[in-house]
Amino acid sequence: MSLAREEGESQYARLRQKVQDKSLHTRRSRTHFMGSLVSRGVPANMSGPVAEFVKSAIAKDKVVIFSKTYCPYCTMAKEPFKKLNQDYACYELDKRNDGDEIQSVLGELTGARTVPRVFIDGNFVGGGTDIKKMYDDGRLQKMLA
Ligand SMILES: N[C@@H](CCC(=O)N[C@@H](CS)C(=O)NCC(=O)O)C(=O)O
Repeated sequence: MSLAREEGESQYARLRQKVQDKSLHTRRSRTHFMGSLVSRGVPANMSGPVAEFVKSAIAKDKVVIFSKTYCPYCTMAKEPFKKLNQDYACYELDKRNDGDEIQSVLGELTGARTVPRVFIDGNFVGGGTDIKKMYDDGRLQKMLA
């Protein structure tokens, strides 16, 4: 093969890789869902240290809330526990470097990567509106008794 042709082909391969990387990145980080732009985040490594951290956090405390400081649904989820004087462990994902990966791990474990993700006795029990509903109809109090 001539040097010019070889150089041309490797330039083409580099360009093709660049386009693939870019479209992979775009597909991985954002997607349209019901008309709005929803973050998909980084892929979850379910056997890595972040997944281990999440699993041990869920096992360590009776009530565990994965939250973001500015999220109104997270405030909604915390409120009932405060009213019931129930302690909870809270991880504010927007304040952590590994927050996005934690969210992806939670997505794998619970089926959705929105916050809040609330766990009681090691089990996923819901998001903000779920917790409010459970408090309003008394199920939350029974679960904590
Ligand atoms: N129905 C959910 C709504 C939760 C929700 O929309 N949370 C927003 C933050 S306020 C979210 O997680 N957005 C995606 C993100 O932050 O990555 C609930 O009640 O928990």
